[in-house]
Amino acid sequence: MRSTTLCLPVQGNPAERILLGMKKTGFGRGKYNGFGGKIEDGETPEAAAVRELAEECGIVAAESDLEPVGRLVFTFPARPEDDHDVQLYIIRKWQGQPAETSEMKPVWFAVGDIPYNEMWADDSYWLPAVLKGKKVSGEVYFSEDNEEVDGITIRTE
Ligand code: 6U4
Ligand code: NA
Ligand code: NA
Repeated sequence: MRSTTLCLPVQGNPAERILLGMKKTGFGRGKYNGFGGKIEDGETPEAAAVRELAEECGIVAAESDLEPVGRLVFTFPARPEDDHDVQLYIIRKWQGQPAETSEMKPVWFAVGDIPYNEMWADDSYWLPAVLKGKKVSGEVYFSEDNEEVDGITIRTE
């Protein structure tokens, strides 16, 4: 199980717009997603979240501006090496303009216009709650094709 981060840059509180990245390489290629990736050895989750924001879309954020919004565990029965544990964050303040990188093409979406059909299938179960200001925790079990959600439990607070 690898430990990862997923950070959602938003404008407005409550959120009005969200920045998503079209992933160009690796696991999840072709999907819009938040920004994040593996927490490296010796790194805190917050340091990893800030590093991945810079690497994937070129914005510079302070760890103290990350708002922790929950934790999810993804299980992929066909690809156990891709099972992971995700720390979720929202961020509303940063420096720099989002820019396309070799990994991700960033695009702003109105909160009412989020392209759930081009995202991981679990996102529609938890992202609306997070954007309304709730914290979530849960477990997601994917089908053998790594595309459908076979089972999901999401708790909100
Ligand atoms: P590194 O080398 O860490 O940059 P990368 O492929 O960018 O690799 P990875 O695979 O370590 O990232 O982490 C996967 C990223 O995709 C994390 O930000 C979490 C996110 N992610 C994976 N499965 C997801 C899912 N089902 N729903 C979702 N985000 C998911 O919303
Ligand atoms: Na990533
Ligand atoms: Na990455």
